[in-house]
Amino acid sequence: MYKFILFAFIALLTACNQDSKNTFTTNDAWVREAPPNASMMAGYVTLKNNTDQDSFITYVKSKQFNMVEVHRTIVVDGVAKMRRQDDLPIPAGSSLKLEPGSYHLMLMGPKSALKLNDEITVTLGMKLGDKIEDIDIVMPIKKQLTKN
Ligand SMILES: [Cu+2]
Repeated sequence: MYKFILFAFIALLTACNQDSKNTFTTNDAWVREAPPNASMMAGYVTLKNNTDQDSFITYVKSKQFNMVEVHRTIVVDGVAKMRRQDDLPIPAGSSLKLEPGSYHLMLMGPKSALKLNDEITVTLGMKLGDKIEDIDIVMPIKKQLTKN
């Protein structure tokens, strides 16, 4: 009996993992190292929407920062500016790359000093139809993106 319960529990865990894997996949998550007193940091990640529905990033939050927004860097008359992106879409079956010079997570107001190799956990609220699914992403602080 005990063995059966254990087996059922493992099967359930496996089913849960597969479910979240089927909805969104995240890759290459990192936060760019900033000076110790920096009031803002930029985070990058590649998000894949594995569903057949369009998805939208409705909110971003992190317990380690006062506020997080999705931004896009654009160049206007030769000057780089940042614009907040509300409900940024990730179309069905598509990937969205947040990377330097383009889309990024703007992490504002760190609640404690953060340094190289620290990990930041960010929660993305992904809208799918009339539901919102929270995706947690662990983002290490690095000097640059390094592939393992
Ligand atoms: Cu920004």
